[in-house]
Amino acid sequence: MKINPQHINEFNEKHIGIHRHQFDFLADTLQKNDIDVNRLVEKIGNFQIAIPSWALGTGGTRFGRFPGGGEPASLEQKLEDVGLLHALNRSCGAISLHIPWDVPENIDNIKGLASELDLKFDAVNSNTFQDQPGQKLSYKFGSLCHTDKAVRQLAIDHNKEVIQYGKDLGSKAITVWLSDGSNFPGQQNLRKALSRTLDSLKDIYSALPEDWKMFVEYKPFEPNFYSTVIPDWGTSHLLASKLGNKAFCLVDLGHHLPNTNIEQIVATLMMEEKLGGFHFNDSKYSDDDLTVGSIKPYQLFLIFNELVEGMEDKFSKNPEPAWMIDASHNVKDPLEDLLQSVEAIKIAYAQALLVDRAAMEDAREKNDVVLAQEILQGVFRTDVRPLIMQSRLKDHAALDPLSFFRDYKIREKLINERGMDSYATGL
Ligand code: LRH
Ligand code: MN
Repeated sequence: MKINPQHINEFNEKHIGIHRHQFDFLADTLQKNDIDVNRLVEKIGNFQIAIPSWALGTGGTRFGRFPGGGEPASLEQKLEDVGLLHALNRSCGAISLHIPWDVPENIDNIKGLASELDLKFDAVNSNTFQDQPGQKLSYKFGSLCHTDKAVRQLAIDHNKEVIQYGKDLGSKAITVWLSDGSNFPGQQNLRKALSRTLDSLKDIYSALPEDWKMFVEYKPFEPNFYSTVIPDWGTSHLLASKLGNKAFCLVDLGHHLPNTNIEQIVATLMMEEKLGGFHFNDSKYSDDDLTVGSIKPYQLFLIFNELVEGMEDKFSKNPEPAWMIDASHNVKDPLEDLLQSVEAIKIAYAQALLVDRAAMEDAREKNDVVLAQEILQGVFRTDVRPLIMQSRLKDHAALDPLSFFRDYKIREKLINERGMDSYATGL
């Protein structure tokens, strides 16, 4: 379904009054601090976040899945849903495909529909953590690290096939996440597993077009619960460094052991110019894939604080990271959940842009710990939502996408169109 731009204008008309009041008040305060509000609003508007093709339906766990109806049952319908989100917030201008969950059967049709919806293709994702129907060799005991060369070759060929789909669609990166590992001490030769994985990645890397990137995603555990071949940023960095300057590390926020200082990992990977991208989500315990900013919004702000410092300070020639969401919706409407996640990311980014870096650095150099914290938390306690609403208004999006989604009964319309039992591939 397409959103009628006229409906967005009517909706914004109803909400413009309160917005103007809040925006003018904040803009006035910021201008008094010599902040270029128009530049800020423009930067916020230009910040685009890719939506995962595998998170447009209802997620679940081994204990149960509670579908909500109207799910996209084809890649075309998934593109329509991302296009719908993008029409509401003009902030989701890209989709990240997962192969073979979302094989683009007719490339030209898919590219045509994507450009109609003003969508680009962000990183494509390979999948060697599941056996496909009729697959002769199994990934049960791993893929790129497998003891059997034939299984490693099967996984290498799959990744090269994914790169080819990406090239055909106009994507410029592949994300490799490996569930490879072991469940019991002694089960795996840990060094052989890592060196075989490196050799396999080298083979895949050799198939990368000149202007492509490879993102090496790390994760400490699940589905293996004793060892994972690529468990942490250090191993991902080791592999990306040995592979070459087209290989980078991918930071999935849920892939860290409790209390890990993720913002420090981000600062270090930027200093190393090996920060390739993010899978944004939030978590209380492990890879919970919850709504971004729903559990640890301060950590998200601190991560963006390091990102903006790195991007503005020029101490790093790290390329612009890929901004992607990776979430799973067990109890929320998938599209409402994604709208909330995009909003949380924009809030953290906008707040990080407000940090007075000169005052911050001066306080740090003087070891004025209290002042440094006050500067940071002063910004974190600033309600920047009027800036984000202004950027949407400027981009002809809905001032409040979530309220628009509900007021115009989008889910109900999708259920009427697709039925209660339409099923989306993915997690
Ligand atoms: C692994 C992961 C990875 C995807 C998968 C859907 O937990 O984060 O990024 O391939 O989720
Ligand atoms: Mn991920």
